Amino acid sequence: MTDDRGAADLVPAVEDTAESIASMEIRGAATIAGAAAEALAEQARGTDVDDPARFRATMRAAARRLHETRPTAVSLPNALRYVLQRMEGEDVEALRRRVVRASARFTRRLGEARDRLGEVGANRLQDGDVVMTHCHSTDALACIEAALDQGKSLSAIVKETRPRKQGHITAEALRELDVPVTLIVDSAARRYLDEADHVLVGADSIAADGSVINKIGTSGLAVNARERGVPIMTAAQTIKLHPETLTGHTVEIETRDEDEVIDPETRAGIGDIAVENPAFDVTPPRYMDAIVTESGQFPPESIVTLMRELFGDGAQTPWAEP
Ligand code: RUB
Repeated sequence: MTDDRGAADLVPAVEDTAESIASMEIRGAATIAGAAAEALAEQARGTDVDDPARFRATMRAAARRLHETRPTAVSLPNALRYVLQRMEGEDVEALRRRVVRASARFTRRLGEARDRLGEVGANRLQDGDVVMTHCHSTDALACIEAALDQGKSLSAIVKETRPRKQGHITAEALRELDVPVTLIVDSAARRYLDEADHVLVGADSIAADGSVINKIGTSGLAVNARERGVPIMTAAQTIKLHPETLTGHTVEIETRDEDEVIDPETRAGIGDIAVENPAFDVTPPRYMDAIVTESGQFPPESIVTLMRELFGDGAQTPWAEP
């Protein structure tokens, strides 16, 4: 059985999800992971192949298609791993059942982890705090939501987050929670850190040395927060821990279209310039006060102990060709 045949058996839902992730209609590390797990379940439910080996090949092909969409959020391969490692059985019906069940369990655990880490992160926030945010992170928002549930009153300074302006999504979500919001451009962050009590960000990946890989601009914000004496935490459930960094691999930083930075017409008017658009950056562990997970909070340098517990010494790639 070749992988080409596996690819030919893909159901439309897998292609739709892959395209939505690549175009960022589905975005944010946790949301991408949930969508990928659900797409695998759709593949299992929708395929009409009747041979177990061929079923396994189509599942691997689906995982590969989803995997190639965006490279930085490790929650995506972690979701694919979670589901495919549980694909066991002698016949197609058994394999299908296991995939659908694993996908549902993964999605349920995403929600539970988010709620649990929210409570941990909320304990770091005080009544009356002004929280500065960057990008849009569901894990970071869970901390604010839990603090509000604890009866604390918070307000927020929300960084716009060029070039895709995910700060607008955060601002809207915070207003739905009745949190007063001040929106600022990214360049104003250092000025407004004087008015912030806490900086709260999410993560796409966390490396074994405690480095936090998150939306471009996070590292500069963290350095400025340290200089200003404002504590900064990363809210990241454990699917954001990057198993391959345990064996020395680095995290690939996605580079996106230059048109996200400047429209072609304006660019042509300026003249011959280079434009670069890295989507993420790496914050060294010394600039981050805490990583908050559903298993508790960690100083970044000690996250490796949790990673060893969860992954052993590395990662498998069950979507690879046998
Ligand atoms: C999103 C981003 C978020 C993390 C965490 O980048 O950097 O901070 O993904 O999000 P993009 P969550 O918009 O390019 O996907 O906490 O929701 O997983």
